[in-house]
Formats: sequence, C-alpha cells, structure tokens
Amino acid sequence: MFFLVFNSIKEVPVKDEQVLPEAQQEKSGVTRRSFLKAVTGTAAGIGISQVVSPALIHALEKGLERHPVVWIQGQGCTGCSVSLLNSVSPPIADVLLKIISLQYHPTVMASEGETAMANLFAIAKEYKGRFSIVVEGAIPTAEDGKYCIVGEYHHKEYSMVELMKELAPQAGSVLAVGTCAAYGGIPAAEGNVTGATGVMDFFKAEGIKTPVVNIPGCPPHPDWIVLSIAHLLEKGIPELDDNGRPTLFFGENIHDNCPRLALYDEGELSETLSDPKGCRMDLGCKGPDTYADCYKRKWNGGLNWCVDNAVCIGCVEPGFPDAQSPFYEPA
Ligand code: FSX
Ligand code: SF4
Ligand code: SF4
Repeated sequence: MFFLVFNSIKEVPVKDEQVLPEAQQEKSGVTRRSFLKAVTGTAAGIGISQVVSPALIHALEKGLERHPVVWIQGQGCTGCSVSLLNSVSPPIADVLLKIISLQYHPTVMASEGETAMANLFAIAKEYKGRFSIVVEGAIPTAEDGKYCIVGEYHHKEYSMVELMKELAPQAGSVLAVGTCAAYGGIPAAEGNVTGATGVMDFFKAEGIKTPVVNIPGCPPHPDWIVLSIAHLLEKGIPELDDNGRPTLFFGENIHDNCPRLALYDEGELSETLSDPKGCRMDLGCKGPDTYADCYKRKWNGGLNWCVDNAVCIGCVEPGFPDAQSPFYEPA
C-alpha cells in the first residue's frame, strides 16, 4: 500500500515503510549526513556541541530511520510550524521530506481526510512505543473537546481530545511544541471558554503516563525543536527544569546574560524602542523573569532577537501571555 505523504517539493509516492530510500535523499541533494552537519553547525559555539557529538550523528543516522514522528495540531496559530519551516538551513522542507521520518503534519502533508488519518493510525500501531508525537497548540477540553475537530475516520469525527487519548498512550514520547501545547498559552489566556490546556496538565488529568518534553516559545526557536528531537533519539529525554523544559535551552536567565546588562547596571535605560542601545527595562522587558538562550542563539538565522528591536515578552514562560501582560510599558 502506498501513501502520498509529503509533496511540497515534488510529488513522490512514499511507501508506508517509514524509511526513505537513500536514492531519494541523493536526488534531493540533502543527505542525513549533510543535514546532521548543518545541525552541528547550528549548535556550534553556543555551548551545546556536546549534545551533537559524532556519536549522536551516528545514532541519528540510524535512529531517524526507525523513529517516525507525527505532528498533531490543536489550538494554535501554526506559528510553531512556520517557525520551523522557515528557519533551518538546509531548507526544512528537505529535512522533513527526505531526512526525518515525519509521517503526519496537517500543514505540509499532501494527503488528507481518511487517507491521512489511516496513515496516522497505521504508524501508531506499527511503531507502538517507538514513535514520537509533536503536539502544536493547546488541547480544548470543554464541551467534550468539540471546539477542535482534527480529522475524520470511518465516518467518525476525532476531536483533539479523542485523538490525544487514543494516540498518546501508544507513543514513546511527546514533544509539546510551543507555549500553547506546553502550558495552554494564548488559547488558555483570560476568557478561555474552550477549556484550553497544555499537554502535561491534560495527561495528568487523563492518567496518561507517556513522557513529555516541553519546548515552549510563541513560537519556539527551530533549533530547540530539532535539537530536542535529536536528543530524544540519542540519549532519551533530556534533563528538564521544573517547567518540563530542556535545561540545555531554557536553563539560563535572559537578563543575567543579556548583552545590555552593563547598560542596565549603568542606568542607561531606553525611552523608546527606536533607541538602538539602551536596556529595555523601562519599556516592559520581561528578561529578568525569563529563561531561554535567545540572547546568544538569536533568531532569523542568528541575525537578531527580540531585545534588539523591542522587548522580551517572556514567551517561553508558563502563564504566558496573561502573566507577562502588558507586554510594553511607556517609559
Ligand atoms: Fe501557540 Fe503554535 Fe504561539 Fe502560535 O501553533 S505557541 S499561538 S506562535 O504557533 O501554538
Ligand atoms: Fe535585562 Fe531586558 Fe535590559 Fe536586557 S534589555 S538587560 S534582558 S531588562
Ligand atoms: Fe520569547 Fe523573550 Fe526569547 Fe523573544 S527573547 S523569543 S520573547 S523568550
């Protein structure tokens, strides 16, 4: 049986073996090795090179073949997917199509409806305990989950709640990608009529024991996603902080490490966002209460980060956005 799984570059019928032939990779010009080299390059110089070691590269080459990932979207804006799709070199479309065994993704897969759902359930069955689920977006629990219908199978609607209850216990691990999936995020903000909740809280309520790694951020940095998957394959669940986040990426305080800390200490505080230099404290910067490595990893291919042009709004923290509001303050 064949499924047309992904075709954003070129329509290629993918066999349901979850392993793409080397010939396809060569054709695309992107091999697992070149991808992994790129990942290593991304990690270089930011203190995580010990994670992307030669041993890891070797393990990934094997692990990616036998470890399918399915990406499920609940209540989100798809910004997490867009962040991932836009930002990694080599082009992430190549990575998803040719390298990672990503078998289901509502935004980029070509298949839809019954075929897509059949593939999803087939993978869960065949790879029981050996596949990972990426969850993007919150899970709406009110009204029996009817606020978010994610598919239909055998003439039955599947809500996000039902799909998670059915799939999550079969998975080896779950990555809650984005603050909505990790902690509820924007859908769980004040006025939350849908009962939006994060994955860990949902699992607790439902007694689901599958391990969860939170990769918050609204959206999360693509490196955080890719490298967390890499860590899962090589060494299992990474060390997590009290909020379920890998300490590798979320272990340091932004303010304590900010390039503008000296300006803060000297009392040089920006009065406007167009001030290229000062500390953003008086404008509402949430760096002091935020733990992430944006200050050194930077965004947009290492070009800039929030504090360069605005303020840190603490998008990786539980309670976001209510706990961080208002984002901006008049100086
Ligand atoms: Fe949430 Fe993802 Fe913010 Fe959006 O879908 S983490 S709203 S950037 O993209 O879930
Ligand atoms: Fe701290 Fe923000 Fe000022 Fe940087 S800009 S020193 S994170 S308050
Ligand atoms: Fe989120 Fe702050 Fe990092 Fe910007 S700097 S991405 S607001 S944690």
